[in-house]
Amino acid sequence: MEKITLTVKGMTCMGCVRSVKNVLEPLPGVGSVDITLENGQVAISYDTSKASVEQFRNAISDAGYEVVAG
Ligand SMILES: [Cu+2]
Repeated sequence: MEKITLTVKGMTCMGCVRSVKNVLEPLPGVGSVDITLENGQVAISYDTSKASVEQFRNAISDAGYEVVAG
């Protein structure tokens, strides 16, 4: 398992946190998703042979949020 942290803009409440969690967790190879609302940090542990950062970025922006770093 590899761990990365993305900075996501646009999450304003726990509902947003849940939405982002809900699009990331079902992706194949994703182990865990930990989100800190205050600073927009989205920490993902994942299997690099099954998932990629590109997929995470796409899933997050499809959900209506912006990945600004990571
Ligand atoms: Cu919200």
